[in-house]
This record gives sequence, C-alpha cells and structure tokens, in this order.
Amino acid sequence: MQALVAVVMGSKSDWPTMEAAAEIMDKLQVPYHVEVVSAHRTPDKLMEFAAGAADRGFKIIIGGAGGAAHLPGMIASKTRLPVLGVPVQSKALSGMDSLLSIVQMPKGIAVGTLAIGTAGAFNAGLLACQILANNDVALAARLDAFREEQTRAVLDNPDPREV
Ligand code: RP5
Repeated sequence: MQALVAVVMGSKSDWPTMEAAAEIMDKLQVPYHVEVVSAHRTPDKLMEFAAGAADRGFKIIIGGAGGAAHLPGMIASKTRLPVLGVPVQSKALSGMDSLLSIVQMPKGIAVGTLAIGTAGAFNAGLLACQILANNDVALAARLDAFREEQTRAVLDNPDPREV
C-alpha cells in the first residue's frame, strides 16, 4: 500500500520516541514509511529524500530529531510537503535544545512543531491523520471513533484514585 506519511528521524536512538507516531497511524490505518535520515551524518541523503518525497507519493513528512535538531527544517527547505517537527528529548538539555532548534523557523519555510517527546510524536501522527482525513471519509470516521473512545475512557473513570 502506498505510504502517505514519511516518518524520518536523525538516529535509531529516536525510535523509542517516534514510534508513538507510528502507534496512532497503525490504529487509524494510515500507511507510513519509517527511515533514519540524519541532517548532520547523512546530509546528502537528507537532501535527496526531501527533494524526492512528493514524487514518491508522500503527503506529509514527520521529522523527529534531538539536540541541534536541524532535520525538520532542512527537509522543509527542499519540499513543499507539510513537515511536522518532533523535538526528541535530549539527555543534556531535556529537549529544550531540540524544541528551539525546530520551532524558530525563518519566515517563508514552515515547520509545524509539536511538543517535546512521545506526546509530540503521537500528536504528529494524529495531526497527519487529521490532515489526510480532509479527503478521506473513512479515515474521518475512524478519527471520530478514536476521539469518542478517548472521551468515554475519561468520563467512565473519573475517580483519580482508581487506575
Ligand atoms: C540527533 O542526535 C538525533 O536525532 C538524536 O536525537 C541525537 C543523538 O543521536 P545518537 O548519538 O543517539 O545517534 O541527530
């Protein structure tokens, strides 16, 4: 099946974070591709990937990186596809370095920046599904069901002392 979302990350060490994006796309049955592409360690691969992403049929790119996290911004510089950036929580600065590296893009090249860590990765996957659902009624229905299920889980168990 044609992958609609590309999930790329700077290192294999980012996968424990970025798999949260895969988790929600699995649940909502959105096909995706995952690959390590590093802005610093494989810069030529990054440029080639970004330049060819639209022709490969991807609709959205999710880029996760930590530290001096140039990956999402550099990808965005070479493609018109929407790029969602996930700041991976770094050891040295707890992801503030990643966040600031990704979020403060210069006017004219956009990256939609999510929260630091797994919540950001999950929401990047979710947002990708929401964007794709604009042109996919079946996906829109699955999204509605996911949100209802989430709401119901909170309403059905409101006592904070119970698991
Ligand atoms: C970044 O450097 C990666 O995105 C990763 O978050 C960080 C550390 O990479 P490793 O040294 O664990 O490969 O490029």
